[in-house]
Amino acid sequence: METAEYIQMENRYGAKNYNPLDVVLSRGKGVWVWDVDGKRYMDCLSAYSAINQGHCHPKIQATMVEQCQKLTLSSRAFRNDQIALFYKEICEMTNSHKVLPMNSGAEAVETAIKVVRKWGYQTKGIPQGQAEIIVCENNFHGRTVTIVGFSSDESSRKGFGPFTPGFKVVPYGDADALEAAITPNTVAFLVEPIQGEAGVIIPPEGYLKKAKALCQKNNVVLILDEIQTGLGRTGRLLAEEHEGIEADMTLLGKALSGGFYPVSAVLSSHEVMNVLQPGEHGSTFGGNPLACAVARTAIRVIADENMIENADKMGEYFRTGLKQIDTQLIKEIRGRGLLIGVELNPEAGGARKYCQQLEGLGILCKETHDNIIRFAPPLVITREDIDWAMENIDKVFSA
Ligand code: IF1
Repeated sequence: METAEYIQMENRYGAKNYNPLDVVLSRGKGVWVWDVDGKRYMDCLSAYSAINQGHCHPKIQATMVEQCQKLTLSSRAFRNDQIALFYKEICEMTNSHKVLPMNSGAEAVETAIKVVRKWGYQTKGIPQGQAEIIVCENNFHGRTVTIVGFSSDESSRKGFGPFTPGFKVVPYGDADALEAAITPNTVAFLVEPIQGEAGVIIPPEGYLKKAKALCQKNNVVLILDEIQTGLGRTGRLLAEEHEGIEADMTLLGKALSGGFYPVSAVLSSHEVMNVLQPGEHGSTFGGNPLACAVARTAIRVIADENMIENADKMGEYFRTGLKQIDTQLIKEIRGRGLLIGVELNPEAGGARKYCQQLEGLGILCKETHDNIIRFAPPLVITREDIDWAMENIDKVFSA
């Protein structure tokens, strides 16, 4: 089939909940993907950071193939021979006590919400039905009704109510606002260490440290959503390391499987996670042997192949390259590791047309919030790859 036919068929039968670039991909390897016409592109989105390890990483692929020939799904009614090893390895790697495996990122967020609410009633002694969770303006935590209910983005929420009560929204990066919002009924503060969807927003230095201290002082669970920032993306295993703190609860997803399979996890201290009893939470696919085997290899290769250090170094190199482009179109370049945002000036007339031009030159990236382009290539990117990308990015912005 031709590109146009694929697009027409997709539009004819599919829900219109996305507005993708008109590129139809059929193959990927490392930082590269190919469309149905055989044209090659550098992937600078990495499936929203799910492909940190690069497309079709050979070791993860081998594990997937091997495991799917043995056992794919056991359900949690029975045990399987991958889950214990996955638990041990992810807990040791992230310095966590306990883990609860789910599938999508949104499910990990929902799981955390349930657990901290129960902890609030059972351990903190909050009156039934009164638990409050504080979240930030411009957050992005997923698409379920509860999660979009505390979003401040109109297009995410509008038309989908009524919503789950019990959430308070405070400005991001403002520790005083957080302090003022905490009450005796506050069970948790849920926050992204860097706001991705909001446009790669890095909070002021010391913010997370202050948030951690406020949570500790007020017996509030600090939940860091590292679904996008985690697993090497920002040049650290977890973005919390940039501020030298440890969350009470950490949410992982996306790259936890290297893009092969939906795998998410809630990592927690004993105290909070231990409130859950059999029958109170679960998932048919969560913790299945295929997911656990894939995740084990996906996290192992991040460490074994120095992807975290590479993200740190190549992120710096990428941003330095961007800063050398001679253009009036760019307002700001920001980021940590390989999570990079390029904010355009209003005169640029929106980011999408530049994404389309970059597509023409063989670079795939995605706008966020009209005027910001996000560059988040796989963590296996090399200097030579970036040199090639920069030549092309330069063509688009200095033209
Ligand atoms: C879409 C952005 C990325 C996330 C954080 C939870 C989830 C996500 C911090 C939910 C998901 C995605 C989903 C995707 C767009 C997207 C995204 F543009 F919105 F910001 F990654 F950059 N927490 N992020 O970023 O995880 O349930 O999707 O597995 O189109 O919704 P999920």
